[in-house]
Amino acid sequence: MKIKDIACRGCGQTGLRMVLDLGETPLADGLLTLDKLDKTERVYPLEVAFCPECSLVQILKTVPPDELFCRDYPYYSSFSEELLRHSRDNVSSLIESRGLGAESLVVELASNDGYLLKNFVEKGIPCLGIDPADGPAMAAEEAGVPTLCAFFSKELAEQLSGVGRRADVIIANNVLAHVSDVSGFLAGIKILLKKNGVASIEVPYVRDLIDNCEFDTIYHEHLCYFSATSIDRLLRRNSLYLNDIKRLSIHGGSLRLYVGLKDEPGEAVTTLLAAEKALGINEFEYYRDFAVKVSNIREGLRMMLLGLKEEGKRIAAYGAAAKGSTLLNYIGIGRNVLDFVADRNIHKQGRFMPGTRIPICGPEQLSKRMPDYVLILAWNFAEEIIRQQENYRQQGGKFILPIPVWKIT
Ligand code: DWN
Repeated sequence: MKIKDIACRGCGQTGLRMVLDLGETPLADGLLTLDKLDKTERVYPLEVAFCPECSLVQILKTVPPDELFCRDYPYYSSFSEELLRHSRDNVSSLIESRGLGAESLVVELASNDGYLLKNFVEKGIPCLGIDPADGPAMAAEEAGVPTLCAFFSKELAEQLSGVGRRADVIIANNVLAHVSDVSGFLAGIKILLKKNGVASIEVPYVRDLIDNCEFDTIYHEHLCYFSATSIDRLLRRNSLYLNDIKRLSIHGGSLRLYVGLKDEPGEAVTTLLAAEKALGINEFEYYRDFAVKVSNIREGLRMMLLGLKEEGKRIAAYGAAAKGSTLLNYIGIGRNVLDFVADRNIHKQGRFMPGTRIPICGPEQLSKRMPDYVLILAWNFAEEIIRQQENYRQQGGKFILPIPVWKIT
């Protein structure tokens, strides 16, 4: 279906093609406090479209950023060992490949709770975090990571550059997809980056999203879903250049982009662009059947969970993740099926899942209350989570992985 009068976030062309409509949904990280349970939650359309002009996959609705990321934003990166390890490795590789030292400056955009920059602080390498969420920004400062609690913008880049603070390395992980003013954000990178600097940017990879049916990673925080092709075109339109690229397994499949001010694409870039062309990622056909596959996943998961309930089984969930909100609200599974959601993040405990209002508690409740099954909503960290819950498993507890095809383990 062609969508009239809505301009592509990347190239401004109209003629977007609808890929998937997940309905009207609450904000995925809008965890409710007890006093809000009697109030109506705001919901917004969650529709995904493809741009035939520049290949960018994107959602149509833009929720104001300060509604998404400021007060009470509950996401703290430091609650995953795998993500901490992934970040440590990224930092070590950048220090070595860029020869960073006491004279360098590293700036991270969306630095959260300092989970990544703390590695530079430990090495005595000057760094600066920028993040608009007051809770994580405060946690970063407490961890000794200098942090500006603000949205990154062209204006902020001009202020920093104006006082001589330009970066040898800019790190921007899981933020580019969240930015409504992409041109302004990229213009800021261009201003802040030193001439021979590099921006190391991680984004979820739309190829993994489609191939593994990771529809639950679609929520209002994620405005764009990038391929190498669409990001290459977007960067070029903003006079930035994709010079190296790596596929990563983190977050269900991501791309790490190495971006510079000079147009020097390496072999990894040309190879992946050619592979995407051969796969047809730049054509609507690649996305045409996604909605049907997602609908089949919904039916299969619903039937299995409701079947277990009819057998008298008790079921909980693990991971009060944003993706968990999308999954539960889309498949229509709530407190009628799930007794609680466990999560290590203390800022999420005591709150309630958006839409379904399932209570969130600590992971110790698994062994304590012994549900028969636990649906892992944070499937991207399933190994780490299951490893921690050996006691629950030894008592006979079982885990359910929801996508791409549900599996009991
Ligand atoms: O883009 C984003 C991604 C990177 O992170 C953000 N906009 C929002 C967020 O999405 P998410 O909430 O789906 O991310 P996670 O990191 O997959 O969420 C995992 C959840 O599971 C967190 O609430 C922490 C929790 N967790 C846990 O309780 N025990 C995680 C691990 C690894 C654990 O052992």
